[in-house]
Amino acid sequence: MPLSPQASAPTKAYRTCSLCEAACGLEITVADGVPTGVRGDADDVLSQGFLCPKGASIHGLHLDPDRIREPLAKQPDGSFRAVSWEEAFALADRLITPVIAEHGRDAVATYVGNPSGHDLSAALYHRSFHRALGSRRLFTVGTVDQLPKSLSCALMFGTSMAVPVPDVDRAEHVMILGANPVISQGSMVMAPNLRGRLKAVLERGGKLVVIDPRRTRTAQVASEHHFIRPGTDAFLLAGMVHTLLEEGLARPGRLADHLAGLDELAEFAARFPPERAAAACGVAADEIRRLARELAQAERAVLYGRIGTTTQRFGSAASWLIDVVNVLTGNLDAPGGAMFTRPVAGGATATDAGFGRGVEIGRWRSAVRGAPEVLGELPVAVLPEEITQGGEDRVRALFQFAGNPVLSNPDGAAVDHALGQLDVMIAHDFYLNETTRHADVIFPATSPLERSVYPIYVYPTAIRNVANYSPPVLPLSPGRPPDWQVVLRLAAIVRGEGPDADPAAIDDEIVRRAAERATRDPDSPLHGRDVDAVLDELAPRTGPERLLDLKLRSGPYGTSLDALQASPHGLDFGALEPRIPGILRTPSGKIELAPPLLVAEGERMEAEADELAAAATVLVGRRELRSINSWMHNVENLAGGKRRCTLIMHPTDARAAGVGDGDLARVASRVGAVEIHVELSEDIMQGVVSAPHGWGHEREGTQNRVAVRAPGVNVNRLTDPARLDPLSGTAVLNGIPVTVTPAVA
Ligand SMILES: Nc1nc2c(c(=O)[nH]1)N[C@H]1C(S)=C(S)[C@@H](COP(=O)(O)OP(=O)(O)OC[C@H]3O[C@@H](n4cnc5c(=O)[nH]c(N)nc54)[C@H](O)[C@@H]3O)O[C@H]1N2
Ligand SMILES: Nc1nc2c(c(=O)[nH]1)N[C@H]1C(S)=C(S)[C@@H](COP(=O)(O)OP(=O)(O)OC[C@H]3O[C@@H](n4cnc5c(=O)[nH]c(N)nc54)[C@H](O)[C@@H]3O)O[C@H]1N2
Ligand code: SF4
Ligand SMILES: [Mo]
Repeated sequence: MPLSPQASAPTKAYRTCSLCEAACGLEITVADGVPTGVRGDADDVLSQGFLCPKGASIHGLHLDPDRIREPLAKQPDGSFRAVSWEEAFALADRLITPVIAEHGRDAVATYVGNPSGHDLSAALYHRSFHRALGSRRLFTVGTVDQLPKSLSCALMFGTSMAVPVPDVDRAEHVMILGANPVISQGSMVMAPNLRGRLKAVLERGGKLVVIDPRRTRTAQVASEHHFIRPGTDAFLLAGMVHTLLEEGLARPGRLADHLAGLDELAEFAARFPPERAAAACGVAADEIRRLARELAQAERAVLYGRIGTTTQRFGSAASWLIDVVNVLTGNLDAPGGAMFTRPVAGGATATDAGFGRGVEIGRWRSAVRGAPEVLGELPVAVLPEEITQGGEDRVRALFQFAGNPVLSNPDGAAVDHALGQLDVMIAHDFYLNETTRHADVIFPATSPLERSVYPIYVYPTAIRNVANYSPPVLPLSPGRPPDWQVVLRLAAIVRGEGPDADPAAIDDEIVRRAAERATRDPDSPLHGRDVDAVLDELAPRTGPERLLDLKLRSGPYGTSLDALQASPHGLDFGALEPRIPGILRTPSGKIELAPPLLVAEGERMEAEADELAAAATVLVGRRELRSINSWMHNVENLAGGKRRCTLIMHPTDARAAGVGDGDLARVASRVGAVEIHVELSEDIMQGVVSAPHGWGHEREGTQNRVAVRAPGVNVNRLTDPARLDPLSGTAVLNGIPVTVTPAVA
């Protein structure tokens, strides 16, 4: 068939996948302005051609007819009407300005969800938005995710950004707690094809140990797997620390001069001999000793923990003890151990200050239960009560950026109800879903192919010092503002400048402030330069590109956006190198091995050990290859197939509960109940059941025609907002006491 005269040859674009933390390089084929296919970019600096089914379907997200492309305004009858951008901003101004005027800035809250962490505009401008809002009510997905780790790192190393990364490519012994990277592709570590990298450890004669209440896909490739009772990792780790100290195996090596708190740590560990730890966690005492000895004896070993160790009862303590074990075994800050990245775009950990101010927590509290602020935010678990029970101090309005708290936060039914009680809700998202249906105005985010990508939040945990910038694959349709302009126009509105303020003027202010900081910083390559001259060099770029260029130029390698644009597969600035003491930001200039707040958790561990052991059945979470949290469920390519939202249960437990494979079971907790299909498996520990979160798309008033067909329930109807890791305010999502009975048909 002859080609039509307009048809042009397909072109290829290279870009970093923004769906998860692996940040793989993609090669996207575009024909006549339409993305037609995705492959792994074989030349990508880190992923070298690897990709997963989600990345391979990223164009399906772009093409999804249900994705919102125009602003939507809620009608009196609850339905939505498409409106112009000008109308949408005018409406947002009309709704929000009186709330601020009458009730003050704290009456307005912000919720920032996970995809913000993968988006350059969000990373660079959300902070400006929240500063402009001037409210103490900031809620982020961190308190259903990594905040315990951020906090333990802040207390030990002085900044929440100093998160040690498993240097898997050089390790010969890797121990993983509460993570399933074969499916999740790794988190708080950017290591595309982590499965391949872990297999390479085994192929070079090394060892992989997995500790998880379920024999996961990662456990299946491991040399060794141990079941653990959910919520008890801190006990296991305390028992390991006890062993290392008691048997004289603690050899911190060159870190010895940089440690504070060894005596206090020893006092803490003395309370948890392996026998005591074993009684709580279910791993035998001899095994605990052996796990500790093997880590100490291996030449290059690393302990890594993720969501199963953070979103649980002792999340902060477990996160702390993981790094304590890495220190004591001589593996922190050593090749093949747990190392620190030196991010190309600078940031809190780029320079070698060697000391700092550390962190302070509890600077303010939530209105209803008095939950303390941690690292600038309040626990998402308190958001519903802050809306419905805060009286005069209640949250009356909410800005929601890229989050789906109805499906992702504890007690989803309460979240759903509370969002319905708000006076005003403004959303920035590209779906009309369980959460955004509550909004008065929805501003559509651009599709992932219509924007540039530089995963600035992910790079600080990359396993090499790499950088890759991708320009938009496709242009925005005429008249559509890019995301950064939407965020800054909302910032202008909350600053009281009205709906028509020029976002470019705010952007100029932001970049000038950033340039002033960079020219004042003695460690910056721009130190001492004239601010106006620096700004001239950044022209004519604006928006995220200009800010990124500034960060690259003032960053530790003094590179530039031009240099990155000339290298579409990315640039590699080398393997991770030892950073201690330079990376430390503690007032003492030492690694704090025994921060008092964390040591005090020992008492709570002792007090709650019996209660932990008493629960007959507890629920844990899991992830699945074709999902990303609550979304990507509306992409046709990824939908269908075997039922995915099931309750995995041990056959012995199922028999006792009177349910069989494929049966519908009723699962109930203190806060709610769901009916879910049972999937029998010998690969789960007895007394534990597992179900994925992010499902249950059947609500009215949404517009996700593919997702609603997928059977599933919102397991967060079972998670309990009263249960937090109290130090970090992070919700306990793993280890929820439940009962399982046959569903009444
Ligand atoms: N029970 C249980 N609950 C959990 C977890 C668990 O393991 N168990 N895991 C928790 C974890 S780790 C996380 S990260 C959270 C996730 O929690 P959230 O971040 O609250 O929710 P997501 O499901 O990621 O929803 C993301 C939303 O952003 C929209 N979106 C996607 N991309 C963009 C974009 O580029 N811009 C904008 N503006 N919007 C976008 C999507 O349409 C969707 O509405 O869930 C948590 N909840
Ligand atoms: N395909 C896919 N990839 C994803 C996501 C997704 O939804 N789908 N989500 C992304 C996000 S936002 C994140 S944060 C990451 C998370 O990445 P991971 O941390 O790797 O997440 P999971 O696969 O949920 O693995 C958590 C494991 O912890 C176990 N576990 C539960 N409770 C405990 C406990 O008390 N102790 C121990 N030791 N283990 C426990 C669970 O059985 C489970 O196997 O994944 C990211 N990648
Ligand atoms: S592993 Fe993550 S970054 Fe890589 S293609 Fe899949 S979703 Fe994208
Ligand atoms: Mo997450």
